[in-house]
Amino acid sequence: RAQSVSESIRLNQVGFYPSAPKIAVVVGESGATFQVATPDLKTVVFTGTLSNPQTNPLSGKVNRQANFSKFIKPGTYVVVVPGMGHSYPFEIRPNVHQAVAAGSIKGFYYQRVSVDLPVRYAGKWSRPAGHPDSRALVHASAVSPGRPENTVIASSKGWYDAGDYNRYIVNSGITMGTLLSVYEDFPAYTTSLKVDIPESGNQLPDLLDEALWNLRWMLTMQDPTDGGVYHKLTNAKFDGMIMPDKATKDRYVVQKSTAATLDFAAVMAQASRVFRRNNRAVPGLADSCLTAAVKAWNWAKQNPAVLYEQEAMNRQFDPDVSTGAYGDRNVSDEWIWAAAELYVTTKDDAYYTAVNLYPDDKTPLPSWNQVRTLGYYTLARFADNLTATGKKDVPALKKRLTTFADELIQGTDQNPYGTVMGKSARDYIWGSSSVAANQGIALIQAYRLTNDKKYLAYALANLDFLLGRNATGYSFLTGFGDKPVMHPHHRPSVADGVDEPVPGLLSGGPNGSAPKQDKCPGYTATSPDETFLDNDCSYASNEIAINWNAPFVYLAAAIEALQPE
Ligand code: 9MR
Repeated sequence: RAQSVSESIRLNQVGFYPSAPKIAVVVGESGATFQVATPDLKTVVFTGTLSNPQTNPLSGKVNRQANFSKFIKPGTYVVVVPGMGHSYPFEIRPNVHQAVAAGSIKGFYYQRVSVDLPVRYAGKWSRPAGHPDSRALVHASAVSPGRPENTVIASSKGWYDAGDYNRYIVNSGITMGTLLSVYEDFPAYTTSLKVDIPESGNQLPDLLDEALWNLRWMLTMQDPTDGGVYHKLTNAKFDGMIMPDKATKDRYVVQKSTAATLDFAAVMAQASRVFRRNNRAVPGLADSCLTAAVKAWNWAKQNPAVLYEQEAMNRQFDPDVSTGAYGDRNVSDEWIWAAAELYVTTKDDAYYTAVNLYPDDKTPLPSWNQVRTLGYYTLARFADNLTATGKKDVPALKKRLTTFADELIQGTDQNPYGTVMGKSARDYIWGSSSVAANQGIALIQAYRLTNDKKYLAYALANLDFLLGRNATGYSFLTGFGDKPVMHPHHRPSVADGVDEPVPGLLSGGPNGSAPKQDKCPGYTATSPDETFLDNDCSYASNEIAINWNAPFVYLAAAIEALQPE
């Protein structure tokens, strides 16, 4: 009897590099052997022994690993577990993640605000422009001497944050920092990466063209009166599940915050470096970015801890705003990130010494509310070009980043999936996919500092996690893999009448608290690694967001740039 696809065999559904590690995870009872075979199952090309059974501490399920790293011949194959079935087909070849690297950048193109997406670039996901935002209103919380309440400002372009249609500077900040770092860490590879967007073929790498779409919007979010940056551009309330061009409610820029202003300063300082290297393509932009960064920094110095507290704001000002808050309560890390970026760009010691850059020995994993480590990555990236003031800390900084990576790796062997991601139940938070991707980035940073290939192998394992080697069996990147998520909480994907969701977008991923957060009916999982629902009502496990896509882009691009050959 022909064997069929078994959902219990979990692997990277896109594929593997010929000489890199190749692991599938087999969930449940099985015999001791496995095979790699052609998709028609007629030719067995490799026979191996499954690892000893290991109990998943989160779900209690028994897993075994099928390690076929020794099989290196390019082609399309399946993993067969006799009596159980076979995996989805996958490829073994060089450049096997090229398409996901380009596709996840293209995902940002589909998030573009204020512009038509024509068939030429968007295919069946073509749609008319939404949210021109040429007439956004200054909310009562955001007035300044130059801009009284209801002043009309133009604030077009940018990317929709996520499944909703608002734009938040804090989240744009980490997203841009991550994408610009892809370019700074891998300039040659990034320049070679073709994405097929309207600007393709101009003098800028496609990734920078895409980032520029959002940078232009960010620049409009700075109040020229004082240099402060609005926290977000938003509706008062979330839109329904409608297409962008049908969503025409009033839009507001609301309250300036220190977090938004410092994130903006960091991004503009980094953008200034990046576009200085491309000055001929965008004359003057590097200078404008640096001017904006310094103005923002100076506003923050005058306003060092203005938090965004939505409820308090709503008690004071009308109309009430109930969209995403990104309400960070601690801005010490935003200070560190902005100081590091401004210091590296200007070489002015005053930025380095303005802030206690190393307040403790922690290296927190980056997330929208924790950006300290982005500053460390930047200082390490430019370690050879710092002034003496910064240089004296470089050895300790490098040690810190490699120690961080070592801590991530520690205990991974106890995780039956063999990934850094998920070795702790705490990884399964809202947007856990970005935890996996950001862990991957931390490992890549350690690889760049040490050339030790083990870091690269663990980073690749987290990419495997995101593309199918996980306890849900899904590939979390829409449009890629044999079992990708199909119903993300993403308004265009729900409302466009196209069966497939918009491609190249990273689902948030398993989140132990999702059932009580989004109350979407249908969760059955009892362990956090399985708590995921491919349903558009599951916004706490299956939304998409730019700050999750960006580290995916970094990880996929870095792995492609460094692929083992
Ligand atoms: O990513 C954010 C997550 O860390 C928070 O727990 C969650 C609830 O506040 O909000 C997430 O961000 C959402 C934002 O507020 C609005 N746009 C969609 C974002 C992704 O769900």
